[in-house]
Amino acid sequence: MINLSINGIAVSVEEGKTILEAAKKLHIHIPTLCYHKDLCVAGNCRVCVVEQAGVDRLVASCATPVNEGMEINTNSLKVRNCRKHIIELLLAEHNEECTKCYRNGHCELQTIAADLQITNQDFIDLVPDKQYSVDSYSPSIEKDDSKCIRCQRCVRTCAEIQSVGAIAVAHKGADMKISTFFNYSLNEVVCTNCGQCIVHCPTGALVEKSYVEQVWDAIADPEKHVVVQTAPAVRVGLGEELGFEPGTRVTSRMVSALRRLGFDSVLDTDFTADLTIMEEGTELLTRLKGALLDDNPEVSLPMATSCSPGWVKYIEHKYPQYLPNLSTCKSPQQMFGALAKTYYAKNIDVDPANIVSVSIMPCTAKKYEANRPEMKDSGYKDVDFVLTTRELAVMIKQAGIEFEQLNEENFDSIMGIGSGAGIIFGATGGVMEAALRTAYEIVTGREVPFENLEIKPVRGLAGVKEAVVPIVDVLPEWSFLEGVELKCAITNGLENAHQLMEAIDRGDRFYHFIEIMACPGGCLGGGGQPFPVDDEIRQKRMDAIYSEDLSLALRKSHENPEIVQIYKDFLEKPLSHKSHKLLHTSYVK
Ligand code: HC1
Repeated sequence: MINLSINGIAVSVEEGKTILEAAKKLHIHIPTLCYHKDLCVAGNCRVCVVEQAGVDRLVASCATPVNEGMEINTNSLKVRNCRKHIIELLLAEHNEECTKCYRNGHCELQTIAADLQITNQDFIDLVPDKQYSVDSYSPSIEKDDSKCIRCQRCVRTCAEIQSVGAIAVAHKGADMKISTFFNYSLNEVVCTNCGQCIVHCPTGALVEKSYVEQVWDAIADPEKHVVVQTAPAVRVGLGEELGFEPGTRVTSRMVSALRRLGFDSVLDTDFTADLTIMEEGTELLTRLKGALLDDNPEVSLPMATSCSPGWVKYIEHKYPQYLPNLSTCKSPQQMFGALAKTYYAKNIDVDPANIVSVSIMPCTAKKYEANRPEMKDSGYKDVDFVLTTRELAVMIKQAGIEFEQLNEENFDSIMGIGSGAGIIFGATGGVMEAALRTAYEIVTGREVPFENLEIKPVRGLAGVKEAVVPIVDVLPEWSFLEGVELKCAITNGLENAHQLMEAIDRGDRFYHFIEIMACPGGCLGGGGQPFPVDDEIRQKRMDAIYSEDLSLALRKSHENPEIVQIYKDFLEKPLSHKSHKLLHTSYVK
């Protein structure tokens, strides 16, 4: 352990820790901007400077490791003045129209300026003409350079966490800016729309493209029947935007709020998550049969999940040779959209032309996915508008709904029942676990051999997880699977996906089934979830998802009565002609 003192208080921390981390242990807050727990240290904003005894210049606490006997002052006049000047300089070139900014009240620069009581401006305003240009061509993300403080958190996120590199530093000195290849729109470069840059940006320089006004207009239109679906991870994130602790489950209050907002049908993406398991599980078994029994060289293994649109865009850009490995299943969001304007419209006797299909997602890439040209199998645009968890919170606040006072209500039927297997889709490993709960039972007639249906090897925040499930004592029709050890891998975050794909490509690893989610922690850590985020918060959301699963009597997709009913009344069977038309797709480079 290393012993030092901060503001005269003795503290011991492990070797290798920084001054910032040591101060945190003493509950001393040091402001930061370029620092983020998820990212490598940059030390470029200098807001976290502190005084170190015996050292002339101020040091960046985020980038300075502790030393034995160090004496640190985090609150001297010199430190306070320096921080103040740094913030004043940033504000001098910053778009200060805070009340018009989406991040108003959630902006780290604004918070530090308020904490430091920066009430006058000593530096000249460097952007007097207020002519700001915003890149708003992407269906998911808007980039506004006038709000950028060049901390490069987005650049590090895109490179380190996502291995994408769609945004980078351009030019030098005063001209330095965060840009794209040839300054093209985010819509035209390799951006996967994941929105991790948004949740790591300290200001409003990167935000989601908002469709809140369009949704209000649809709700106000008496001709329209507005159907809303809510993704599994929204219910464990929304509370954070509305004053609850991370990890609070707000499912039934959320349903109640959606009704009060005026949605005509309040339904659940978990229903189509269950449907995905039926379709994708059957597809996996069909592929295994082709490979193991028929020895068909055309069968592509491992089969990869396709419900994360950021991952789909990544594989399209970076590993197009593996596109045949993607499951042909659409994501639950898109399956829902296709069914909302066919099966559901018929059931409630509404002209599908008058249905407006809205989805609430923890994900910004879902906005992109809904706008993909092929997503029109219902004969209409399957999903009209996608809002993030944050945008739903905006609507709840705009409507003056006191969320904590709401009654707890249930989703409407039909397409409103989801099993615990559907809910766990929101956590990394959840799709795999849900698929195994069903596929194992179909093949053996028995439940998966894991206590309480909890397949622990696929759970948790680790970047790459592996599981081997031995299949024994199978039912006669599945005899080709007898004794097979089903090899599975799960990754979250695209850098981890990159590592996995490279290992597969080199032939170092073989799997039958892989689950890849674009965002750290899976959808619960999506680019549309509340700020701030780090692994501690992701873990709390994850715990909430698994506790919701445990709280339900219905925990397997194939036992969902509404799933049984839709196959009986409409789809006939998994991979039927109708399923293929509405629920499956293909992707191209
Ligand atoms: Fe997800 Fe999915 S789990 S992709 O993470 O398969 O966004 O929550 O809705 O579609 O169900 C996201 C979450 C979500 C889909 C489902």
